[in-house]
Amino acid sequence: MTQHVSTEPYEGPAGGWGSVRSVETRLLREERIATGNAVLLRQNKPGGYSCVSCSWAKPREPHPFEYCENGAKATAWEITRKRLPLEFFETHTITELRGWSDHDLEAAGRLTHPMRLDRAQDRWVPISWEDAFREIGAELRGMDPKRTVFYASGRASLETSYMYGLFARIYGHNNLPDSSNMCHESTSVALPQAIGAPVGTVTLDDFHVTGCILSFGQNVGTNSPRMLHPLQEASRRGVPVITFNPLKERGWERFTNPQSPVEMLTGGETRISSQYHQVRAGGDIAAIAGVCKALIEADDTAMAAGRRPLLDHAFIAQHTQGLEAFAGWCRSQDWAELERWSGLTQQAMRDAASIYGAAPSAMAIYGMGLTQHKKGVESIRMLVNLLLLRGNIGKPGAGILPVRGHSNVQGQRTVGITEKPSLVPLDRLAEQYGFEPPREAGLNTVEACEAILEGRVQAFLGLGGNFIRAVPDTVRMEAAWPRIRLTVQVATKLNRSHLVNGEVAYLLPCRGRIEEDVQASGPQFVSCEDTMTSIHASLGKVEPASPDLLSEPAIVAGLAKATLAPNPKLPWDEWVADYGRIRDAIEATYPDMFKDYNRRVHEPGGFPRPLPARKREWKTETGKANFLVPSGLRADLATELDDPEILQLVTLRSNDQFNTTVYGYEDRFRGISGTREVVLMNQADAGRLGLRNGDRVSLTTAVEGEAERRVDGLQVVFYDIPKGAIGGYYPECNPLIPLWHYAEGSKVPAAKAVPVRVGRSAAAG
Ligand SMILES: Nc1nc2c(c(=O)[nH]1)N[C@H]1C(S)=C(S)[C@@H](COP(=O)(O)OP(=O)(O)OC[C@H]3O[C@@H](n4cnc5c(=O)[nH]c(N)nc54)[C@H](O)[C@@H]3O)O[C@H]1N2
Ligand SMILES: Nc1nc2c(c(=O)[nH]1)N[C@H]1C(S)=C(S)[C@@H](COP(=O)(O)OP(=O)(O)OC[C@H]3O[C@@H](n4cnc5c(=O)[nH]c(N)nc54)[C@H](O)[C@@H]3O)O[C@H]1N2
Ligand SMILES: [Mo]
Repeated sequence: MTQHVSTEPYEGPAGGWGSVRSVETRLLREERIATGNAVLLRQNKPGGYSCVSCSWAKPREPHPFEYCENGAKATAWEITRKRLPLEFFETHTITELRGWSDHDLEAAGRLTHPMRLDRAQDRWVPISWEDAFREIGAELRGMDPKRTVFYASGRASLETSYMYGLFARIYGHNNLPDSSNMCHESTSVALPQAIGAPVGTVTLDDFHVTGCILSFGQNVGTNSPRMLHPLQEASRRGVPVITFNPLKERGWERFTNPQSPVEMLTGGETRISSQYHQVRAGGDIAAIAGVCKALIEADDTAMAAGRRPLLDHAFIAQHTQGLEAFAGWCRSQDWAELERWSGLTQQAMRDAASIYGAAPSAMAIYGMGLTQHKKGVESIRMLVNLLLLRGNIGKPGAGILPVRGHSNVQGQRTVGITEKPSLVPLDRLAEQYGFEPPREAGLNTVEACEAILEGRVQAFLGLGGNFIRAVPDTVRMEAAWPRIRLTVQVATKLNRSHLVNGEVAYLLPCRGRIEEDVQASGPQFVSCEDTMTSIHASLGKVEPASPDLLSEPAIVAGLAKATLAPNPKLPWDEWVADYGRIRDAIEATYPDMFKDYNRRVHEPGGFPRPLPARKREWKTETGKANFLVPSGLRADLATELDDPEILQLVTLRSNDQFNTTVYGYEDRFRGISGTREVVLMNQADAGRLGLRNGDRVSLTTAVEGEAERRVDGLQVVFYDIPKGAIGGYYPECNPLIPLWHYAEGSKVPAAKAVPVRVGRSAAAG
């Protein structure tokens, strides 16, 4: 697609008229202008459906329009009137479609019919559901279950996810990687060690009473825009908001609420952040260390002078372990080193400390800017250290808030989609269903990729997502993929993962969450868990894209029945006939978490999962919340401070995409339009490398002794980004990320700091 390319800085706020225009353009493009607005009124409301975009919480008392620009785009994208009829696949070969962009593939419309790969013709050809299930079941029955992988992207409901995990375990493996392995797995590793909970502790109510908000590496205006409402409200109350982000992300700067007529007409905007610190990419451990050092030393001074202390010593004594070692480590840090690795001045770190130190309560919000680094796990533990110093966990207005990605990614983990058997009540499953569950650890995403590269995987099932495009080292992965015997993808729209196939391949189209789902017992709803651990119902009402689609629970049941030996304890058909029965089964497996599930799921705002850390009960090995000393100040490998030729590539999402789904080429808040083939660069770095704005460059991964990893033809855009870092878009830059470049402890690909060299482009331009 040829587009007008422009890279002028954007002067407006997040939200505002730009956001309204964007929603209407999108509904128009998907030919849904009349019905679209009516559908959107049911988004994130009791009795309505949960947005298919992000996992932000649904308030008990929703706003009249409880949706945002990007949620509306996601809805328009799913309920589009565009279809991929079977004729489409008669006229387009797979080889031809591989030349299409991510945007064009998905924009072509909804998948409408189950298909099987015809290798000789190089096409997808129709197949009946019965035949598809029978053939896939026969293949799987002939394989070693341990050599198969069942991937899940985080959108499928709790009901579907429970069935999928059960299917894998009864078949015989724990190879259940999830998009979470590329996302907040660093959280799931760090938080249990620190506070004995795998998820965040903040609730929406905390926003109303908090005294201070800290934010690290999360792009609210694009990725969780509904969070701007509580942020705006807090900011108006005078709550300080301190942001650490290498990029000046507009959502953290200022916001005009598109749902407020007064603001829209008067051009009123709310300033969100009161301090904005452009930390180095990977500089957070050093930055937080500086803030902690300032706080601890001020506390030392106050205590010595008999003044009011800055640390919450009563909380620390009663609830934590390890302060002495941590405080000693902080005191011993040298300001020059902290400045060097954080990229911030001592004064900036002191400023943050003095505001934080004066606040009666504080919460810390974070996203991929922390999790996707070599030391992502340590970065998160460091943030917990900062909170613990002032007792900021387990009291109103305080807590840790990882902002999860996919709308049910957290819930999938809750009901058993995990490669870690220790997180699943295997004994209870064994009893409930009369089988011997596999006890050894399964493969996570990176390990699944390694196994595929080594030719050890015989089958790959994808429950949603776009695995081959989302993972690191995409060029190497695509080359290895055809060695897999069987690949099965369950999807709503065509993407690259459907064009790089195993020897035998199936593409199974499903209904989306916004669509009506009528089964034998009547219309069904499903449920999801949001980022604040609330579980709520989601009822779809839009007519399904095609009569030949099945629901996700029906597809999982179809695959399971065709693969597993009959077992009267596994009523797959009854489950599909009435999803309430699946919820009963979930409640039987997780009685504490899902008590009275079928009733409570309708509570406005959802029902919360019990979380001991919220009550200051610490399910850690020490029985306390743990201060944990980091191994050093750097979150990453080689940087330009080691070698001036090496820059840190931060892979970013634009405001016009949902992960690998590219809605369009308009990254409005960053002022980049018409192209995604860019590299955002500090002018000083460009000058040093002899580059001008608009020059074409290539990036190569700065790793010696391995085959070259290269992305070519990117346009240099001068940008307000710290020296030493450059920005590029995900997934276009994924060929540059070595598979082994991941966070220690969680194996989340370190996509926010890939060491690269910049060269002149081989492509014309
Ligand atoms: N519209 C839309 N919504 C989405 C998604 C989407 O693609 N589109 N994706 C969903 C998913 S799955 C997820 S996981 C979330 C992702 O949402 P985010 O967690 O916001 O992830 P990213 O967009 O990757 O942006 C990470 C932010 O971290 C900053 N950053 C990079 N490196 C560093 C660093 O070293 N330190 C600090 N402090 N900051 C850094 C970047 O500048 C950027 O602002 O959003 C979800 N919601
Ligand atoms: N370089 C780099 N790489 C990254 C990241 C990064 O920041 N930088 N982020 C990582 C993160 S946080 C994540 S979560 C992963 C995302 O990885 P994935 O979750 O695997 O990818 P998505 O792009 O979200 O998947 C999009 C596809 O999902 C399918 N789909 C949409 N709705 C439905 C549905 O209702 N049911 C089914 N069955 N299918 C549906 C559509 O076919 C669509 O094409 O990528 C990771 N990769
Ligand atoms: Mo994610």
